[in-house]
Amino acid sequence: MKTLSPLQLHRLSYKPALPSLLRNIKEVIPLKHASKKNEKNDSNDSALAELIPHMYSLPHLHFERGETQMKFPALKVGVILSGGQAPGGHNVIAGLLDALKKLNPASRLIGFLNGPGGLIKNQYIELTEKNIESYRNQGGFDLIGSGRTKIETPEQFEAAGNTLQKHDLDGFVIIGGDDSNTNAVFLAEYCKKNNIGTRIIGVPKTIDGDLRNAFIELPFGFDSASKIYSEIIGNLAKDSLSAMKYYFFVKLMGRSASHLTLECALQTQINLALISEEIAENKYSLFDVVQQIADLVCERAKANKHYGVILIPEGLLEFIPECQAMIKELNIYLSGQKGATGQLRDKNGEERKELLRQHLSEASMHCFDLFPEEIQKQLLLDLDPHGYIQFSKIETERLLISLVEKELSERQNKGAYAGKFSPQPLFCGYEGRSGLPTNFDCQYCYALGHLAVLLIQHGATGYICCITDLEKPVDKWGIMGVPIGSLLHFEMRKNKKQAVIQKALVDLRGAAFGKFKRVRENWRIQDAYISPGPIQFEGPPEITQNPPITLLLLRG
Ligand code: FBP
Repeated sequence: MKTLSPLQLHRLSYKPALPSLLRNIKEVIPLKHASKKNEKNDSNDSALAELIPHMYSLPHLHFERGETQMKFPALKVGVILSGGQAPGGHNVIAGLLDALKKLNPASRLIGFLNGPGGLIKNQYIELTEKNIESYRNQGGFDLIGSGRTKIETPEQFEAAGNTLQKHDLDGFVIIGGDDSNTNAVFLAEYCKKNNIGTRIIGVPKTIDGDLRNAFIELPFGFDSASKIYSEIIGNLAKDSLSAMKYYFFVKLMGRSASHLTLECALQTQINLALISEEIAENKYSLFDVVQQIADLVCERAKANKHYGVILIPEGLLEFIPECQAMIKELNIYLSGQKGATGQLRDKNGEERKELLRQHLSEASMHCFDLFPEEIQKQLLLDLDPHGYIQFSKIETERLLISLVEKELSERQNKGAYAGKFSPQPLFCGYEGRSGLPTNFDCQYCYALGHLAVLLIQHGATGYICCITDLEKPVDKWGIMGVPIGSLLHFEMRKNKKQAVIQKALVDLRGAAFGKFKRVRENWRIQDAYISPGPIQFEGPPEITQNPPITLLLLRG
């Protein structure tokens, strides 16, 4: 057994509850009267039909309780963790193993190491009760590791297919976000096309909260991460109120969507939370954003308040039109020319600008010039394997601080502002991804693991696990399988049109943002801060079983 803290040890004995339908997996059968309606994607039908002919128009799968069956064949299932960590991943694996053993004790679970790369290279360990026992209800992905390799070349598909065949796997589960689940449906298609019998199933994971749609209510990990961040933000707000001298600029993870920022704002009631989607809709410039923050500082200074807390979503820059255009041009240049990022990083500031001037438009160059040199360098880091700028490494919080400082000093010179501005930058990022999962995530993930086995057992492939009614007590959660092909659409990635699962952004017309919009004005000057405190594992349900506020609002 690994060395664990007293709390980690205590959490090992926590028994996640299951939705009533999954409690006896031996009696669950496909719904007899399920509609046979195809759930195919309306747009791009023909393009998708060509790309994934076996996967693009599968029906949704629903289940009901039937007679308990006694005999189930032993299954051999593989699993990977893919992409960024999210609290609860180990419980999906525990759920898989327990469900497999419930169906047939001779069933086996193989864990491939370090994400899709482990499948390609056939690096694996067998997962047994013994080696997963110290990972139950624990954070992190360290049992088998994770990775961001994208299975995309014919050689990679062939290698992945060979591994699946070598192990004679009945099922293979990809625990990941939008890109990993996109990988899942292409792998499912490859298997079908090549007569490989392995059924491929996806599980929705990402702290960013952006893998959701009409069926997937929330990816796992979001609840724990938002609570970990909210504890920190609540503490900072208390500090700010006590010392009355600091402005905390907190950047929050969520590379694209602002779900985490919105959730944390509702949980802590801080003075200002920028929501990227709103900034994009209003076409605010970087100048407008800086003005908004400076206005807040000035208004609060008039009330003799020289402190506060401001939340900044990680992906903000990509939603500010002129920055977006600059990032797009940079992407085209960086991904189009081999070694361009290295070349640029090696140059000094002036030489770098000279080189960029040859590739960027005047407007983008102007935008680039607004950034401090350190942040210019961060913008030039390599793209990740899925073609994203690495926003976690770009210090947007420091960028805003430096621009707001400049703006305030100009206002001071004009006599329009008198006050002290003492900013403190902070990034709430990696610490939220591997913490101990909340009871909600422990149970959600354990149920997802069971559902994945159920889907494999019923022969489904190219499906993502979907647990519904998450705002209700666990007992009443519903289950279904959603064809991943129905979630695909085309978008530009790495300068190519690609079929991917669309990231779900904050819905500005939705109930969660609507609520925030109604109350945020009161939080600007009044100090309405609340401290949610640390994650609670024991105690009354309102503090131990509480799902995210945004989920409750969106589910009415
Ligand atoms: P996933 O989409 O894979 O869940 O990862 C999301 C995330 O946590 C982002 O919020 C963050 O920008 C990114 O991962 C950081 O990636 P890396 O671990 O490669 O630094």
